[in-house]
Amino acid sequence: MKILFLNGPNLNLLGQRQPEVYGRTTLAEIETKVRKRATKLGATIDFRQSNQEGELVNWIQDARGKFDVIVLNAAAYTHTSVALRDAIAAVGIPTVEIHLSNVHAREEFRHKSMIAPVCAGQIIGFGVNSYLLGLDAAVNINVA
Ligand code: CA2
Repeated sequence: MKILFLNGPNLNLLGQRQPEVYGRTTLAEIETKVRKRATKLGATIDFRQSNQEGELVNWIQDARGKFDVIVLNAAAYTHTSVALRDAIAAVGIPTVEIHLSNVHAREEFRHKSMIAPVCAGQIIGFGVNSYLLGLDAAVNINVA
């Protein structure tokens, strides 16, 4: 199984800024953890980050025929992006929405996800483990 991990804006700053909110683990360290578990599970992953909405849209479009599942932390674009929502709906690749923080315990504007209705499900609030749980969800997406 091939799984595409996509990370949205500012997640490249993980571990370097606001550790009280997002923890001390860097995105590179998260990638390493995800890769190790993916190998154990027999899955192949691609792990990317972009600060640009259009690049994320392009990656989602290009995933058609190349990846079985997308695991997406769209960061702030979660709450604003009709473009990401339309791209996910258009490609028809099952997508798992993930977040490090519990967005429902934070500001009101983070309670709304534009992408949730077109995603298979959400994993929210488990810190770095949201990525590992997202991987597990992806690997099992077709298991009844
Ligand atoms: O909890 C999450 O994973 C979020 O997707 C993180 C986004 C936020 O806008 C979403 O509401 C929830 C923010 C990512 C920014 O990451 C930073 C990391 C370090 C320092 C500053 C920002």
